[in-house]
Amino acid sequence: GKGLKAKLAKKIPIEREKFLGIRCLHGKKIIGQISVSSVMGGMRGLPLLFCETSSLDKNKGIYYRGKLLKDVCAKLPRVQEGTNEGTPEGCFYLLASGSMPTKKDAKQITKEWLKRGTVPRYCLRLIDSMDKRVHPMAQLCAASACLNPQSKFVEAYSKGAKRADYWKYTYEDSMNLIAMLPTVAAAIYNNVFKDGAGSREVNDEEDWSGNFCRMLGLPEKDFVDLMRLYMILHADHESGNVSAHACHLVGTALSDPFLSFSASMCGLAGPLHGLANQEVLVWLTKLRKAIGDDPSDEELKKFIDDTLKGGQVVPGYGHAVLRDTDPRFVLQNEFAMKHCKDDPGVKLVTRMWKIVPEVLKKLNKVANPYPNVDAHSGVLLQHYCLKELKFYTVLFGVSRALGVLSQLIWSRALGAPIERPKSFSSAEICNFIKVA
Ligand code: CMX
Repeated sequence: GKGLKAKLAKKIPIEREKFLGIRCLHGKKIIGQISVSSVMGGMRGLPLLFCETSSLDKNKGIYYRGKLLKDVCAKLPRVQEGTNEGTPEGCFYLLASGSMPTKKDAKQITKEWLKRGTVPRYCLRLIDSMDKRVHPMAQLCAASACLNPQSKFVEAYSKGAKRADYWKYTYEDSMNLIAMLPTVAAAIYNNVFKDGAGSREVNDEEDWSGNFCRMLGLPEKDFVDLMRLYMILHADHESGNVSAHACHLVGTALSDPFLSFSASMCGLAGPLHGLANQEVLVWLTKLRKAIGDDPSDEELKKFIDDTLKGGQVVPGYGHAVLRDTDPRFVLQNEFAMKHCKDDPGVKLVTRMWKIVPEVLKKLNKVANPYPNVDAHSGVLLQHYCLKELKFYTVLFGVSRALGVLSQLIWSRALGAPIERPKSFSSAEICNFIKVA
Protein backbone atom coordinates (compact mmCIF):
# COMPACT_ATOMS: atom_id res chain seq x y z
CA GLY A 1 0.00 0.00 0.00
CA LYS A 2 0.90 3.68 -0.42
CA GLY A 3 -0.04 6.84 1.40
CA LEU A 4 0.03 7.98 5.00
CA LYS A 5 -1.59 4.93 6.55
CA ALA A 6 0.84 2.58 4.84
CA LYS A 7 3.72 4.76 5.97
CA LEU A 8 2.46 4.63 9.54
CA ALA A 9 1.93 0.87 9.35
CA LYS A 10 5.61 0.54 8.51
CA LYS A 11 6.89 3.03 11.05
CA ILE A 12 4.73 2.28 14.08
CA PRO A 13 5.97 -1.23 14.92
CA ILE A 14 9.56 0.07 14.82
CA GLU A 15 8.78 3.09 16.99
CA ARG A 16 6.78 0.98 19.42
CA GLU A 17 9.72 -1.38 19.80
CA LYS A 18 12.03 1.59 20.49
CA PHE A 19 9.56 3.11 22.94
CA LEU A 20 9.17 -0.10 24.90
CA GLY A 21 12.92 -0.65 24.80
CA ILE A 22 13.66 2.75 26.34
CA ARG A 23 10.99 2.22 28.96
CA CYS A 24 12.31 -1.22 29.81
CA LEU A 25 16.00 -0.27 29.98
CA HIS A 26 15.77 3.22 31.48
CA GLY A 27 12.36 3.30 33.13
CA LYS A 28 13.77 3.89 36.60
CA LYS A 29 15.94 6.90 35.70
CA ILE A 30 14.83 10.15 37.34
CA ILE A 31 14.23 13.19 35.12
CA GLY A 32 12.48 15.58 37.50
CA GLN A 33 11.38 16.32 41.00
CA ILE A 34 7.95 16.89 42.41
CA SER A 35 7.56 19.54 45.07
CA VAL A 36 4.59 20.54 47.17
CA SER A 37 4.05 23.51 44.84
CA SER A 38 4.02 21.17 41.84
CA VAL A 39 1.09 19.40 43.45
CA MET A 40 -0.63 22.61 44.53
CA GLY A 41 0.33 24.75 41.52
CA GLY A 42 -0.95 23.18 38.35
CA MET A 43 2.10 20.98 37.57
CA ARG A 44 3.60 23.93 35.64
CA GLY A 45 6.74 22.96 33.74
CA LEU A 46 6.98 19.48 35.27
CA PRO A 47 8.57 17.01 32.85
CA LEU A 48 5.67 14.57 32.93
CA LEU A 49 4.37 14.02 29.45
CA PHE A 50 5.37 12.33 26.25
CA CYS A 51 4.93 14.07 22.88
CA GLU A 52 6.15 12.83 19.49
CA THR A 53 4.69 15.53 17.27
CA SER A 54 6.09 18.85 18.50
CA SER A 55 8.34 20.50 21.07
CA LEU A 56 8.62 24.04 22.38
CA ASP A 57 11.89 25.92 22.80
CA LYS A 58 11.66 29.00 24.99
CA ASN A 59 13.60 31.14 22.52
CA LYS A 60 12.94 29.59 19.14
CA GLY A 61 9.29 28.65 19.60
CA ILE A 62 7.55 25.54 18.43
CA TYR A 63 9.17 22.78 16.39
CA TYR A 64 6.95 20.40 14.43
CA ARG A 65 8.73 17.06 14.24
CA GLY A 66 12.10 18.69 14.88
CA LYS A 67 11.58 21.41 12.29
CA LEU A 68 11.25 25.10 13.13
CA LEU A 69 7.80 26.38 12.26
CA LYS A 70 9.34 28.93 9.87
CA ASP A 71 10.98 26.09 7.94
CA VAL A 72 7.81 24.01 8.05
CA CYS A 73 5.93 26.90 6.46
CA ALA A 74 8.65 27.43 3.87
CA LYS A 75 8.96 23.76 2.92
CA LEU A 76 5.41 22.42 2.94
CA PRO A 77 4.44 21.77 -0.69
CA ARG A 78 2.23 24.33 -2.42
CA VAL A 79 -0.58 22.27 -3.83
CA GLN A 80 -3.36 24.38 -5.34
CA GLU A 81 -2.72 26.55 -8.40
CA GLY A 82 -1.54 30.08 -7.56
CA THR A 83 -1.17 29.66 -3.79
CA ASN A 84 1.63 31.11 -1.68
CA GLU A 85 1.13 28.81 1.30
CA GLY A 86 1.52 25.16 2.15
CA THR A 87 -1.55 23.17 3.14
CA PRO A 88 -2.84 22.04 6.54
CA GLU A 89 -3.14 18.66 4.83
CA GLY A 90 0.63 18.61 4.37
CA CYS A 91 1.08 19.80 7.95
CA PHE A 92 -1.04 16.90 9.22
CA TYR A 93 1.05 14.50 7.16
CA LEU A 94 4.19 15.92 8.78
CA LEU A 95 2.81 15.81 12.33
CA ALA A 96 1.39 12.31 11.98
CA SER A 97 4.20 10.64 10.03
CA GLY A 98 7.26 12.62 11.11
CA SER A 99 8.33 13.26 7.50
CA MET A 100 7.88 16.28 5.28
CA PRO A 101 5.32 15.34 2.62
CA THR A 102 6.03 15.48 -1.08
CA LYS A 103 3.53 17.37 -3.21
CA LYS A 104 1.96 14.04 -4.06
CA ASP A 105 1.67 13.07 -0.37
CA ALA A 106 -0.02 16.36 0.48
CA LYS A 107 -2.39 16.04 -2.48
CA GLN A 108 -3.26 12.53 -1.37
CA ILE A 109 -4.42 13.81 2.05
CA THR A 110 -6.54 16.47 0.35
CA LYS A 111 -8.14 13.73 -1.73
CA GLU A 112 -8.75 11.54 1.33
CA TRP A 113 -10.37 14.39 3.24
CA LEU A 114 -12.60 15.29 0.29
CA LYS A 115 -13.75 11.68 0.16
CA ARG A 116 -14.45 11.56 3.89
CA GLY A 117 -15.95 15.04 4.29
CA THR A 118 -19.70 14.37 4.19
CA VAL A 119 -21.25 15.14 7.57
CA PRO A 120 -24.09 12.79 8.59
CA ARG A 121 -27.52 14.43 8.40
CA TYR A 122 -28.29 13.82 12.08
CA CYS A 123 -25.20 15.82 13.08
CA LEU A 124 -26.24 18.79 10.93
CA ARG A 125 -29.75 18.49 12.38
CA LEU A 126 -28.28 18.70 15.88
CA ILE A 127 -26.38 21.86 14.89
CA ASP A 128 -29.53 23.32 13.31
CA SER A 129 -31.53 22.62 16.45
CA MET A 130 -29.14 24.64 18.58
CA ASP A 131 -30.26 27.96 20.09
CA LYS A 132 -28.14 30.87 18.83
CA ARG A 133 -27.15 31.62 22.40
CA VAL A 134 -25.19 28.36 22.61
CA HIS A 135 -21.58 29.49 22.17
CA PRO A 136 -20.03 28.31 18.86
CA MET A 137 -17.43 26.37 20.88
CA ALA A 138 -20.15 24.59 22.87
CA GLN A 139 -21.78 23.74 19.54
CA LEU A 140 -18.49 22.36 18.22
CA CYS A 141 -18.11 20.17 21.33
CA ALA A 142 -21.66 18.85 20.95
CA ALA A 143 -21.30 18.24 17.20
CA SER A 144 -18.01 16.35 17.47
CA ALA A 145 -19.26 14.21 20.37
CA CYS A 146 -22.43 13.33 18.47
CA LEU A 147 -20.35 11.90 15.59
CA ASN A 148 -19.45 9.01 17.89
CA PRO A 149 -21.71 6.45 16.13
CA GLN A 150 -19.35 6.89 13.12
CA SER A 151 -16.44 5.54 15.14
CA LYS A 152 -14.47 2.70 13.57
CA PHE A 153 -12.61 2.47 16.86
CA VAL A 154 -15.80 1.74 18.83
CA GLU A 155 -16.84 -0.86 16.27
CA ALA A 156 -13.46 -2.60 16.27
CA TYR A 157 -13.16 -2.47 20.05
CA SER A 158 -16.54 -4.10 20.53
CA LYS A 159 -15.43 -6.87 18.19
CA GLY A 160 -12.31 -7.47 20.28
CA ALA A 161 -9.66 -5.81 18.09
CA LYS A 162 -6.02 -6.33 19.10
CA ARG A 163 -4.34 -3.54 21.06
CA ALA A 164 -1.59 -3.34 18.48
CA ASP A 165 -4.24 -2.39 15.91
CA TYR A 166 -5.98 0.34 17.92
CA TRP A 167 -4.06 3.07 16.12
CA LYS A 168 -5.50 2.00 12.75
CA TYR A 169 -9.06 2.73 13.86
CA THR A 170 -7.94 5.89 15.66
CA TYR A 171 -6.39 6.94 12.37
CA GLU A 172 -9.62 6.26 10.43
CA ASP A 173 -11.73 8.19 12.94
CA SER A 174 -9.25 11.08 13.05
CA MET A 175 -9.14 11.38 9.27
CA ASN A 176 -12.94 11.29 9.08
CA LEU A 177 -13.35 13.85 11.84
CA ILE A 178 -10.82 16.30 10.40
CA ALA A 179 -12.43 15.91 6.98
CA MET A 180 -15.83 16.84 8.41
CA LEU A 181 -14.72 19.77 10.57
CA PRO A 182 -14.90 22.53 7.93
CA THR A 183 -18.52 21.67 7.16
CA VAL A 184 -19.40 21.40 10.85
CA ALA A 185 -17.68 24.67 11.74
CA ALA A 186 -19.17 26.53 8.76
CA ALA A 187 -22.66 25.26 9.61
CA ILE A 188 -22.23 26.61 13.15
CA TYR A 189 -20.99 29.95 11.79
CA ASN A 190 -23.78 30.32 9.28
CA ASN A 191 -26.48 29.38 11.79
CA VAL A 192 -25.26 31.73 14.50
CA PHE A 193 -24.30 34.71 12.34
CA LYS A 194 -25.88 34.37 8.88
CA ASP A 195 -29.36 33.00 9.54
CA GLY A 196 -28.44 29.58 8.22
CA ALA A 197 -27.29 30.70 4.76
CA GLY A 198 -24.33 29.09 2.99
CA SER A 199 -23.33 25.79 1.45
CA ARG A 200 -22.67 22.50 3.19
CA GLU A 201 -21.42 20.67 0.13
CA VAL A 202 -17.76 19.75 -0.25
CA ASN A 203 -16.43 20.69 -3.69
CA ASP A 204 -13.84 18.30 -5.17
CA GLU A 205 -11.99 21.08 -6.97
CA GLU A 206 -10.91 22.77 -3.76
CA ASP A 207 -8.67 21.75 -0.90
CA TRP A 208 -9.69 21.56 2.76
CA SER A 209 -9.12 25.29 3.40
CA GLY A 210 -10.71 26.34 0.10
CA ASN A 211 -13.86 24.41 0.95
CA PHE A 212 -13.92 25.84 4.45
CA CYS A 213 -13.60 29.45 3.30
CA ARG A 214 -16.21 29.02 0.58
CA MET A 215 -18.66 27.52 3.09
CA LEU A 216 -17.97 30.47 5.41
CA GLY A 217 -18.95 32.72 2.49
CA LEU A 218 -15.40 34.14 2.21
CA PRO A 219 -13.90 32.52 -0.91
CA GLU A 220 -11.36 35.28 -1.69
CA LYS A 221 -8.03 33.73 -2.74
CA ASP A 222 -5.88 35.63 -0.24
CA PHE A 223 -8.20 34.74 2.61
CA VAL A 224 -7.91 31.06 1.69
CA ASP A 225 -4.13 31.47 1.87
CA LEU A 226 -4.46 33.15 5.26
CA MET A 227 -6.61 30.23 6.41
CA ARG A 228 -3.98 27.72 5.21
CA LEU A 229 -1.33 29.58 7.18
CA TYR A 230 -3.54 30.01 10.26
CA MET A 231 -4.40 26.30 10.28
CA ILE A 232 -0.72 25.37 10.13
CA LEU A 233 0.39 27.84 12.82
CA HIS A 234 -2.20 26.86 15.44
CA ALA A 235 -2.07 23.10 14.90
CA ASP A 236 0.26 21.84 17.62
CA HIS A 237 1.97 23.09 20.78
CA GLU A 238 3.36 20.06 22.66
CA SER A 239 1.10 17.85 24.76
CA GLY A 240 0.84 19.71 28.08
CA ASN A 241 -1.48 22.55 27.03
CA VAL A 242 -5.11 22.12 28.02
CA SER A 243 -6.54 21.13 24.63
CA ALA A 244 -3.83 18.59 23.82
CA HIS A 245 -3.75 17.15 27.29
CA ALA A 246 -7.54 16.85 27.50
CA CYS A 247 -7.63 14.92 24.22
CA HIS A 248 -4.86 12.62 25.36
CA LEU A 249 -6.31 12.08 28.85
CA VAL A 250 -9.77 11.17 27.61
CA GLY A 251 -8.19 9.04 24.88
CA THR A 252 -6.31 6.97 27.45
CA ALA A 253 -9.67 5.78 28.77
CA LEU A 254 -10.11 4.46 25.20
CA SER A 255 -12.96 6.87 24.63
CA ASP A 256 -13.19 7.22 20.86
CA PRO A 257 -11.52 10.10 18.93
CA PHE A 258 -14.82 11.99 18.49
CA LEU A 259 -15.29 12.11 22.27
CA SER A 260 -11.61 12.80 22.94
CA PHE A 261 -11.64 15.71 20.50
CA SER A 262 -14.84 17.02 22.03
CA ALA A 263 -13.12 17.08 25.44
CA SER A 264 -10.18 18.89 23.87
CA MET A 265 -12.49 21.58 22.52
CA CYS A 266 -14.23 21.99 25.90
CA GLY A 267 -10.79 22.98 27.20
CA LEU A 268 -9.91 25.23 24.29
CA ALA A 269 -13.13 27.16 24.96
CA GLY A 270 -11.71 28.58 28.20
CA PRO A 271 -10.62 32.24 28.46
CA LEU A 272 -7.14 31.27 29.66
CA HIS A 273 -6.54 29.13 26.59
CA GLY A 274 -8.32 29.67 23.28
CA LEU A 275 -10.12 32.91 23.94
CA ALA A 276 -7.09 35.21 24.28
CA ASN A 277 -7.11 36.27 20.60
CA GLN A 278 -10.58 37.68 21.13
CA GLU A 279 -9.37 39.83 24.01
CA VAL A 280 -6.62 41.36 21.89
CA LEU A 281 -9.18 42.60 19.43
CA VAL A 282 -11.45 43.96 22.14
CA TRP A 283 -8.48 45.86 23.57
CA LEU A 284 -7.39 47.22 20.15
CA THR A 285 -10.94 48.33 19.43
CA LYS A 286 -11.01 50.25 22.71
CA LEU A 287 -7.65 51.75 21.83
CA ARG A 288 -8.82 52.93 18.41
CA LYS A 289 -11.95 54.40 19.92
CA ALA A 290 -9.92 56.25 22.53
CA ILE A 291 -6.99 57.59 20.46
CA GLY A 292 -7.88 56.90 16.82
CA ASP A 293 -6.27 54.86 14.04
CA ASP A 294 -3.07 56.83 13.80
CA PRO A 295 -1.97 57.80 17.32
CA SER A 296 1.48 59.08 18.23
CA ASP A 297 3.96 56.84 20.06
CA GLU A 298 3.33 58.87 23.19
CA GLU A 299 -0.42 58.33 22.96
CA LEU A 300 0.12 54.60 22.51
CA LYS A 301 2.45 54.41 25.50
CA LYS A 302 -0.04 56.28 27.63
CA PHE A 303 -2.86 53.94 26.60
CA ILE A 304 -0.70 50.92 27.49
CA ASP A 305 0.21 52.54 30.82
CA ASP A 306 -3.44 53.20 31.56
CA THR A 307 -4.25 49.55 30.85
CA LEU A 308 -1.58 48.47 33.34
CA LYS A 309 -2.66 51.06 35.92
CA GLY A 310 -6.17 49.68 35.62
CA GLY A 311 -4.76 46.39 36.90
CA GLN A 312 -5.01 44.66 33.54
CA VAL A 313 -2.44 42.81 31.48
CA VAL A 314 -1.65 43.78 27.89
CA PRO A 315 -3.40 41.04 25.95
CA GLY A 316 -1.32 39.22 23.35
CA TYR A 317 1.94 39.86 25.19
CA GLY A 318 3.90 37.50 27.41
CA HIS A 319 4.00 33.73 27.63
CA ALA A 320 4.32 31.02 30.23
CA VAL A 321 7.16 29.29 28.35
CA LEU A 322 8.37 31.48 25.46
CA ARG A 323 10.97 34.16 26.14
CA ASP A 324 11.06 35.93 22.79
CA THR A 325 8.65 37.10 20.08
CA ASP A 326 6.49 34.13 19.16
CA PRO A 327 7.48 32.95 15.66
CA ARG A 328 3.78 32.43 14.99
CA PHE A 329 3.38 36.19 15.45
CA VAL A 330 6.27 36.85 13.07
CA LEU A 331 4.89 34.53 10.38
CA GLN A 332 1.49 36.22 10.54
CA ASN A 333 3.17 39.62 10.34
CA GLU A 334 5.09 38.52 7.25
CA PHE A 335 1.79 37.50 5.68
CA ALA A 336 0.28 40.86 6.64
CA MET A 337 3.22 42.81 5.20
CA LYS A 338 2.81 40.95 1.92
CA HIS A 339 -0.96 41.25 1.62
CA CYS A 340 -2.38 44.10 3.67
CA LYS A 341 0.30 46.32 5.15
CA ASP A 342 -1.91 49.40 4.85
CA ASP A 343 -4.74 47.98 6.94
CA PRO A 344 -5.06 50.26 10.00
CA GLY A 345 -5.34 47.29 12.40
CA VAL A 346 -2.28 45.63 10.89
CA LYS A 347 -0.33 48.90 11.10
CA LEU A 348 -1.23 49.28 14.74
CA VAL A 349 -0.28 45.70 15.65
CA THR A 350 3.05 46.15 13.85
CA ARG A 351 3.82 49.39 15.71
CA MET A 352 2.82 47.82 19.03
CA TRP A 353 5.43 45.10 18.52
CA LYS A 354 8.08 47.75 19.20
CA ILE A 355 6.26 49.88 21.74
CA VAL A 356 4.62 47.38 24.13
CA PRO A 357 7.91 45.62 25.03
CA GLU A 358 9.48 49.00 25.90
CA VAL A 359 6.66 49.64 28.36
CA LEU A 360 6.49 46.11 29.78
CA LYS A 361 10.26 45.94 30.33
CA LYS A 362 9.99 48.94 32.66
CA LEU A 363 7.77 46.88 34.99
CA ASN A 364 10.78 44.69 35.74
CA LYS A 365 8.70 41.60 36.32
CA VAL A 366 7.35 40.44 32.97
CA ALA A 367 9.33 37.36 32.00
CA ASN A 368 8.54 37.85 28.31
CA PRO A 369 7.56 41.35 27.13
CA TYR A 370 7.16 40.25 23.48
CA PRO A 371 4.02 39.40 21.47
CA ASN A 372 2.53 35.90 21.32
CA VAL A 373 0.47 34.27 18.56
CA ASP A 374 -2.77 35.89 19.70
CA ALA A 375 -1.51 39.44 19.27
CA HIS A 376 -1.87 39.17 15.51
CA SER A 377 -4.54 36.76 14.34
CA GLY A 378 -7.56 38.99 15.05
CA VAL A 379 -6.62 41.93 12.84
CA LEU A 380 -5.93 39.63 9.90
CA LEU A 381 -9.29 37.90 10.23
CA GLN A 382 -10.95 41.31 10.51
CA HIS A 383 -9.16 42.53 7.38
CA TYR A 384 -10.74 39.73 5.36
CA CYS A 385 -14.16 40.41 6.89
CA LEU A 386 -14.39 37.50 9.28
CA LYS A 387 -15.62 39.88 11.94
CA GLU A 388 -17.46 37.67 14.44
CA LEU A 389 -15.15 37.38 17.45
CA LYS A 390 -17.21 34.63 19.03
CA PHE A 391 -16.22 32.35 16.16
CA TYR A 392 -12.44 32.80 16.39
CA THR A 393 -11.86 29.98 18.86
CA VAL A 394 -13.68 27.59 16.53
CA LEU A 395 -11.06 28.36 13.85
CA PHE A 396 -8.38 27.67 16.44
CA GLY A 397 -10.17 24.39 17.25
CA VAL A 398 -10.37 23.24 13.64
CA SER A 399 -6.64 23.85 13.38
CA ARG A 400 -5.86 22.23 16.73
CA ALA A 401 -7.55 19.03 15.50
CA LEU A 402 -4.51 18.42 13.27
CA GLY A 403 -2.17 18.35 16.26
CA VAL A 404 -4.22 16.68 18.96
CA LEU A 405 -5.45 13.93 16.65
CA SER A 406 -1.92 13.24 15.36
CA GLN A 407 -0.94 12.92 19.00
CA LEU A 408 -3.90 10.63 19.66
CA ILE A 409 -2.91 8.28 16.83
CA TRP A 410 0.55 8.03 18.38
CA SER A 411 -0.82 7.53 21.89
CA ARG A 412 -2.68 4.44 20.64
CA ALA A 413 0.28 3.39 18.47
CA LEU A 414 2.64 3.37 21.44
CA GLY A 415 0.08 1.83 23.78
CA ALA A 416 -0.13 4.82 26.15
CA PRO A 417 -1.77 3.50 29.31
CA ILE A 418 -4.65 5.12 31.15
CA GLU A 419 -3.55 8.27 33.03
CA ARG A 420 -4.04 8.00 36.75
CA PRO A 421 -1.86 10.31 38.86
CA LYS A 422 -1.99 10.12 42.64
CA SER A 423 -3.71 12.97 44.45
CA PHE A 424 -3.40 14.33 47.99
CA SER A 425 -5.73 16.17 50.33
CA SER A 426 -4.39 19.19 52.27
CA ALA A 427 -4.40 17.04 55.40
CA GLU A 428 -2.30 14.39 53.67
CA ILE A 429 0.16 17.02 52.42
CA CYS A 430 0.50 18.47 55.94
CA ASN A 431 1.09 15.00 57.30
CA PHE A 432 3.69 14.34 54.66
CA ILE A 433 5.55 17.59 55.42
CA LYS A 434 5.76 16.66 59.11
CA VAL A 435 7.25 13.30 58.25
CA ALA A 436 9.70 14.66 55.67
N1 CMX B 1 0.96 42.62 30.59
C1 CMX B 1 1.14 43.04 31.86
N2 CMX B 1 1.73 42.29 32.79
C2 CMX B 1 2.15 41.08 32.44
C3 CMX B 1 2.00 40.59 31.13
C4 CMX B 1 1.35 41.41 30.19
N3 CMX B 1 1.14 41.04 28.94
N4 CMX B 1 2.51 39.33 31.07
C5 CMX B 1 2.97 39.05 32.31
N5 CMX B 1 2.75 40.10 33.14
C6 CMX B 1 3.03 40.16 34.58
C7 CMX B 1 2.24 39.08 35.27
O1 CMX B 1 0.89 39.48 35.47
C8 CMX B 1 3.01 38.89 36.55
O2 CMX B 1 2.66 39.94 37.43
P1 CMX B 1 2.38 39.66 39.00
O3 CMX B 1 3.65 39.07 39.52
O4 CMX B 1 2.08 41.01 39.52
O5 CMX B 1 1.23 38.72 39.05
C9 CMX B 1 4.43 39.08 36.07
O6 CMX B 1 4.35 39.82 34.83
C10 CMX B 1 5.17 37.78 35.83
O7 CMX B 1 4.43 36.95 34.94
P2 CMX B 1 5.16 36.05 33.86
O8 CMX B 1 5.99 35.04 34.58
O9 CMX B 1 5.84 36.93 32.90
O10 CMX B 1 3.96 35.36 33.07
P3 CMX B 1 3.14 34.01 33.47
O11 CMX B 1 3.89 32.83 33.01
O12 CMX B 1 2.68 34.06 34.86
O13 CMX B 1 1.84 34.22 32.55
C11 CMX B 1 0.64 34.82 30.54
C12 CMX B 1 1.87 34.11 31.14
C13 CMX B 1 0.56 34.53 29.05
C14 CMX B 1 -0.64 34.33 31.24
C15 CMX B 1 0.81 36.36 30.77
O14 CMX B 1 1.96 36.82 30.11
C16 CMX B 1 -0.40 37.16 30.33
O15 CMX B 1 -1.34 37.32 31.09
N6 CMX B 1 -0.39 37.70 29.06
C17 CMX B 1 -1.49 38.43 28.51
C18 CMX B 1 -2.62 37.49 28.06
C19 CMX B 1 -2.25 36.70 26.81
O16 CMX B 1 -1.73 37.23 25.85
N7 CMX B 1 -2.50 35.38 26.81
C20 CMX B 1 -2.26 34.53 25.66
C21 CMX B 1 -1.20 33.49 25.90
C22 CMX B 1 -0.95 32.77 24.59
C23 CMX B 1 -0.63 31.33 24.78
O17 CMX B 1 -0.69 30.80 25.90
O18 CMX B 1 -0.32 30.67 23.75
